[in-house]
Amino acid sequence: MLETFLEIHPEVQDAITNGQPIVALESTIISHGMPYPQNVETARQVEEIVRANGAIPATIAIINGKLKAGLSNEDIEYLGRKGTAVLKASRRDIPMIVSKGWTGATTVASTMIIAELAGIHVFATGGIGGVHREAETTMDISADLEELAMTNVAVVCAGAKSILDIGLTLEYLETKGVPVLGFGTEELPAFYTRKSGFGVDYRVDSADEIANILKAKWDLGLRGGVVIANPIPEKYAMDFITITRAIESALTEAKAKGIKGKDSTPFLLAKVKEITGGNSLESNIQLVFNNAKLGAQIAVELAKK
Ligand code: PSU
Ligand code: MN
Repeated sequence: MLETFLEIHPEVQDAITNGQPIVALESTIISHGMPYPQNVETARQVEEIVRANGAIPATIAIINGKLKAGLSNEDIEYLGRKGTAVLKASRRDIPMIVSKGWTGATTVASTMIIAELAGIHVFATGGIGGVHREAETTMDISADLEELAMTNVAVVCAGAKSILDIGLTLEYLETKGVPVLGFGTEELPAFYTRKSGFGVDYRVDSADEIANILKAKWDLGLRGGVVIANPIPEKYAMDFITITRAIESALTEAKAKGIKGKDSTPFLLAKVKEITGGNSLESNIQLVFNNAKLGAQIAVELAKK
């Protein structure tokens, strides 16, 4: 039954069968998160980094109605070239895209769903969605948070961007019972910067420690994900004031233009990039590399448990 919907790449299937480490990777970051051709180059390099650290990469998307765990180079090139013309597929979009045979790039939420269906429990990306600023009136809260509440996949990210209300995002995760771990830090990183002013739940210092936490959670039947917040490497971190100003001005423009719903996050990301020139793109790429490496290390440790 599941086979009619899910297509696992042979290399990924082999790794699943043999209990080898696998890292899931999302595709909205390719289509909506970065410009072409850097998006395609980054997606390929991320796969290489996962391999170099001992795991098999499984980039996830919906291609012609099939949920795919593991994409071909052509699939990645297609998603990258099409960019925001590709459907951004979150949980609610999956039934439509699948039944119509359409193609969609998967967000954190839908990548988690497909990863779990395939039997993959570690996922590396850049940033997660969260509670948006002014969510008390817009109710704009990413489906990523609900997914983290119910789907057994650990998500390695660089914390939460300040396009979001970081404090409310942490409150939401607490309510939903999602542990937020800081890798080598007590403070939640804010994507482009290593600091946010908000604490994590627990600091962790090794991939082995993280794998033990994941195993304990899931062996106990405590469903849901774990957020592993990995700070951007110091040398690629952005100046706090520069990035704060860029985000403020992106938020003002989004409000003036009435940008809402699923267009909000891609709009804000693109604006921040436009305002800060190439610097934020380079930071974004480097933090994804950093997360891919940690994701692979965690997958390697988890496979030994
Ligand atoms: N944050 C980023 N880069 C991204 C995204 C978020 O720094 O590319 C993408 C991810 O795919 C995430 C999605 O799951 O945006 C969240 O969108 P929304 O807020 O509409 O749920
Ligand atoms: Mn939203």
